[in-house]
Amino acid sequence: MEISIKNHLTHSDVFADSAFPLSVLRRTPQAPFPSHTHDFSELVIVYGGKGIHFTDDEEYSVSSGDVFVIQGSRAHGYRQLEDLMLINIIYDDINLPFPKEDLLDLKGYHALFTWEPRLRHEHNFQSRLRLSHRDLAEALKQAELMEKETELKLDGYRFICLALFMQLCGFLSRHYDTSKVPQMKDLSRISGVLSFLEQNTDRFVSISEITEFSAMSESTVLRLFNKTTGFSPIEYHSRLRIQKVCHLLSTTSKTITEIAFDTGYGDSNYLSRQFKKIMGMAPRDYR
Ligand code: RM4
Ligand code: NI
Repeated sequence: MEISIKNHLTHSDVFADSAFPLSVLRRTPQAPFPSHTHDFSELVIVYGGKGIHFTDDEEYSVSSGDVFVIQGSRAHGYRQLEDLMLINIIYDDINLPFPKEDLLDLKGYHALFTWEPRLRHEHNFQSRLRLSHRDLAEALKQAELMEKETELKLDGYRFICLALFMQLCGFLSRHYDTSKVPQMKDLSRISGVLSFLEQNTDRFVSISEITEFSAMSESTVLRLFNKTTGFSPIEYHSRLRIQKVCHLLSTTSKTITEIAFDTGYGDSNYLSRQFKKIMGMAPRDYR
């Protein structure tokens, strides 16, 4: 399918089947593509050539064996390409009927799909997934089955495609988790904790709860967490909660007191003090 070049791609620009938010786009080669955002996410599997993948504030060279996720709202593009070959699996995580609960204990999943993209800048792309020849061939085989299903559209193809995508996500997540690359190993070990903190932005979480959740010793969690994010778990959690406050301030008309309740700060004065510390301004001014 030919895609017109726009800075924001919506579902109808890319999904051939409007009732199914999962599709496989092969780029042989990927053409230079200006900075753009989308309503959906992309799982990129690079299998040949090289080039520069850039975002608003960084650029990385990518080559065969690199696998990474682009979360839709993040602007990105490609330039200086030399026969960059890739398979782009585009999906809309919100509308995919994916049994997410079953993924929660798959540490590599959190790392690959959520935290590597979000910490990519801090990690300078060093914690991206890199596959060996053999594993790349296996991932491609699975992606190709999906590709064929989406082309042929035989009866039940959505069902089968979804199953294949789940299998591929599981395969890649396991590879992420068992990697020997130190940056990937650390991120994988701590990503479950990161997701736990993000799922609990409506309350305060203590360090002993974090330690218990992680099943590591307190000193290991603290060390790994700091190494991976640059912050202590409590500080990072405050930042996640303040991010949520920002979101509520800009997307709802809730009062500061209500927002303080929703994010575990309890009262508006305490919230305002914490907000000022991180954002450098009062919640009202932010709004
Ligand atoms: C482009 C490139 C982009 C993707 C679009 C759909 O060729 O791969 O990242 O968003 O296709
Ligand atoms: Ni894109």
